[in-house]
Amino acid sequence: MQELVIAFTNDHDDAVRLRDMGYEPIECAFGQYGSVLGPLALDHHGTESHREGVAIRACRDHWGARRKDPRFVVTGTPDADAVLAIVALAGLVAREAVSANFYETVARQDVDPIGFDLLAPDQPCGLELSWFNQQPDVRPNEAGFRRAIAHMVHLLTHGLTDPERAAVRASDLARRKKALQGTLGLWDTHGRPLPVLSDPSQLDSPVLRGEALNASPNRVLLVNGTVWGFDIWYRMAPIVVSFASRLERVTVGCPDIPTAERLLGEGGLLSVWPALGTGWGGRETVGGSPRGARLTLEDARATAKRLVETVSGG
Ligand SMILES: [Mn+2]
Repeated sequence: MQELVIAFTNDHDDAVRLRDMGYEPIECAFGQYGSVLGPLALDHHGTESHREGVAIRACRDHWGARRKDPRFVVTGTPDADAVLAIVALAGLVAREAVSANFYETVARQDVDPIGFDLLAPDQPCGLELSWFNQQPDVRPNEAGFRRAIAHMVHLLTHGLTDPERAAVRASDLARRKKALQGTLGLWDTHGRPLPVLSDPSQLDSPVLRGEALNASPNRVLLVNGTVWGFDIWYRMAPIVVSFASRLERVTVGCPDIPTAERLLGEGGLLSVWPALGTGWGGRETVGGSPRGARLTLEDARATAKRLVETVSGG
């Protein structure tokens, strides 16, 4: 087998240079600079968002296409979508090891990580994907990609034991509980405070978008986030202000663009960033405090208050 080559870069021009040398770019989207695409066009961000996820196309349409020349250029976090695409293109496991259920679950979770419960009893391959997502040592660099690829190969080759499945489930349930415990404030459509319920029944309510949003007065939630919990928090409010105490950073998010635009007008959060201060920024649905700035919980409270005023017309 040819040796796998993974080139990690945060630089658009570097990705272009590697692509021109014959590396296949996997999810090489560089924000405003756009996407770097190879012959297989394996990205689905920004201007390429009309395309399906990369793993689903790699597994279904291009299995083993880079077996003889497994050179890849990557950026960002080694998520399941990018990693499974590399495994498929390089043919690192037997083709039968990857079911359509698995790559379809990866694709769906990649595009809509909220409102999609991997632990639901009727969700095929949900625990397997959760296990991959729970691996702690996968950072945005070459070593992280290599570790993530090794985890994926292990998962596809050996599956999970019953104790592993139980541990995956317990770990995610603990994360959800922690996410609930971090909730600090909730305001309604008129800017009035609502009681914050942190009982587990919240976990069963729908994400507040579309029809569910019409039926709920909840608008802004403030949380002290010690874990990633947007899949939980968006069930309590469609605008979430999360203070990450470890990173001293404030993140503001909405579940999707239609919801963000309904609540905040055209461009969603894009119209809010300038009002939050110099250096605040992000996309229509998610962003936050300036890189490098150290914020406090009081700053997060002020941010939540500003958003409450915005949605209540105050
Ligand atoms: Mn993806």
